[in-house]
Amino acid sequence: MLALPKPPEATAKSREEKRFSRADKDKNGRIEREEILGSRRKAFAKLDTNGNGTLSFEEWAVKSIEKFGVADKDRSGWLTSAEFATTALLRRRKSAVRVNSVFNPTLLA
Ligand SMILES: [Ca+2]
Ligand SMILES: [Ca+2]
Repeated sequence: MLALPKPPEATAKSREEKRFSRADKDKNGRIEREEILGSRRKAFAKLDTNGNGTLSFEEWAVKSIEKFGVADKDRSGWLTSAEFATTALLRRRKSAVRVNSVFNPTLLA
């Protein structure tokens, strides 16, 4: 019988080598703490809009605050049922387009 190579093992190894190489940003052959934390720091810095090194509730919840502000059309500080419905409409519209393009492409023509 032929001694066949074991592609799955080799693939798994080279995949892990690539993963290591990607994480080893300065290519010194070891993964330092900052090489692991770098992407987390970037994500944190993006939220820390005033750059003071801490996240206020407003900085941390910015997406939800923006969503509320957009929905509160009359700037009353609260949402009517009609205003609140607009926060769900976006999602429904997206899935409606997806359903139409999959099941009835003529609707998009
Ligand atoms: Ca390194
Ligand atoms: Ca801050």
